[in-house]
Amino acid sequence: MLNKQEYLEEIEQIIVDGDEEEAAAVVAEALESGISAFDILNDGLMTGAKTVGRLFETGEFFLPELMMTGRALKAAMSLITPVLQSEFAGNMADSDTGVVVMATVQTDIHDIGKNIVASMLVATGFEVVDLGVDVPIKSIIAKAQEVNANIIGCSALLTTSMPFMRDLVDLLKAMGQRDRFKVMVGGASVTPLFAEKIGADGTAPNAIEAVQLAKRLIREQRQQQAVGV
Ligand code: B12
Repeated sequence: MLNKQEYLEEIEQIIVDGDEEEAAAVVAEALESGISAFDILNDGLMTGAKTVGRLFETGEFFLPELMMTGRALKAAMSLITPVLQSEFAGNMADSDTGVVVMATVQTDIHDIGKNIVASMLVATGFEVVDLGVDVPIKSIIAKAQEVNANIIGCSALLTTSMPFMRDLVDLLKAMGQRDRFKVMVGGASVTPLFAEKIGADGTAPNAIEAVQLAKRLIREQRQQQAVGV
């Protein structure tokens, strides 16, 4: 049996190799050996995804490798998501919940990160309406109005898709609806500075912090409603 560091390095390498079957097998073994799903996500899977991203940028990897990595990530996620949910749901389930409309914004089809954020929100008591990928900002806003959402959660991994998050905030303002919804944004290239610059209410680098952020936004919203802001 490997030690924790060896497991995380092995998982990172499997994600780089894009080996779907190995990803499922080794992640299952690592979970059984007691390594937390959170560490596997952050220090194995996401680290591997970043390495693949770098190799793609430097021209060593091409689209087929990205696709294989995507499949390996999905196989791993299907195992770690339920464990992550049970690791955190108990601690984080309280009354600070609400309705979240989630989507990957238009022109972007990356959904692995969004899906895990959505799953963790559900596990901690939120109602999530997941609109999927490549969703026009007008459709996101229309759905948020229809279901009377508390929070709009946007994901984007392509830097060319990130400006649509700004457009969403701007459109909400133009519609006189900015105060009605909290807006959280995320994805590998989204930074706190970017979130602030576009006028979003916050961002988070991973699914656990995304849940903490959503809970904080719900509390803020309640306080603002209580004082009539
Ligand atoms: C797998 C992958 C793919 C798969 C995606 C499969 C899928 N179903 O999602 C496929 C093969 C389809 C793909 C396609 C492309 N990809 Co791609 N892809 C990746 C890769 C390697 C991993 C992404 C991933 O799943 N990471 C793992 C998850 C768990 O992490 P995450 O998404 O960051 O999510 C976490 C946090 O960010 C956060 N989070 C996520 N969303 C949200 C939302 C909210 C509200 C909050 C609070 C938090 C939050 O929590 C999540 C969980 O902890 C990245 C590399 C990278 N650095 O990420 C490139 C990458 C994103 N891809 C890239 C590119 C260029 C492409 C293509 C354009 C390639 C091409 N020539 O066709 C296409 C784009 C297609 C499109 N229109 O969208 C570039 C983008 C570069 C850029 N500057 O924009 C990257 C960065 C690679 C690189 N370095 O060049 N890709």
